[in-house]
Amino acid sequence: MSQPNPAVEGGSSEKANDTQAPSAGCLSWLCPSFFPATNKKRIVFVLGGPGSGKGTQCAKLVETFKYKHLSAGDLLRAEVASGSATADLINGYITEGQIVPSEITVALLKKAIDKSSESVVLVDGFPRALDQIDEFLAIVGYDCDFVLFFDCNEELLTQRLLKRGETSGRADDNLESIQKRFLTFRNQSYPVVEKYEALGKVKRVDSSVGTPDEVFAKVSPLFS
Ligand code: UP5
Ligand code: MG
Repeated sequence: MSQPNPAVEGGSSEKANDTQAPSAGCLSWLCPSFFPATNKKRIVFVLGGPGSGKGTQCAKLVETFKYKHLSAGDLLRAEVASGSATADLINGYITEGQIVPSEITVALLKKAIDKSSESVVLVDGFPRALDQIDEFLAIVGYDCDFVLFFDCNEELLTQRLLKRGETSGRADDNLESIQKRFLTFRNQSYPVVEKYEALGKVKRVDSSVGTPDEVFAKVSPLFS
């Protein structure tokens, strides 16, 4: 991906438009296609099995390219930690390796995307099921630029997650939850990758070989 031109991507020209036609924003709910969403970001969905390196590689992309990183899982865990009205419900889904209802996750993502000043946003660990694509399109209003997919076998993922579980404190880094997460990934999340693959929008990286830096050497060129 080439670096976005701030004059085009949510930069000065869009802002100039906003100020010249304030009524368009007010009426956008009437006719969203005539009054397109303003402040549009370039979205990259970062997908892969549990422990495939999504978070690790996103951190490196942030360091290198100054993108915004939004982990759907982290947003949900923060919601649990906040003790909000949905905390117990969310925690139950996470521990069972199941997918939290889309409207909760998409609302958290939408809020965070709107708040971010960066024009490129890495959405890590979402969408995890086909219906979440529709929910995202309905609420956020536009699709991803492409999907970055990390491919890694379950045996290695299990080793990495159990190792991380020694210190992570995550409710789902135990063997029972890990196996449930794999099942959900195979049955519900992988179809998302297949759907975007059919659209020619998937960039696939083998994350089973090499150190995080060696994997990043394969990831980084996909963004330049
Ligand atoms: N590691 C990474 N790369 C390595 C390498 N090349 N060599 C050796 N070790 C490597 O990495 C995992 C571990 O592997 C780390 O210890 C790392 O150092 C090491 P990490 O980068 O953390 O992998 P990641 O893919 O981010 O793993 P994570 O566990 O976060 O993936 P999940 O997809 O399982 O977790 P997430 O946080 O996205 O979701 C958790 C739960 O939230 C879901 O199961 C679900 O219940 C819920 N959820 C939803 O319901 N909806 C959503 O939209 C999102 C989440
Ligand atoms: Mg993660």
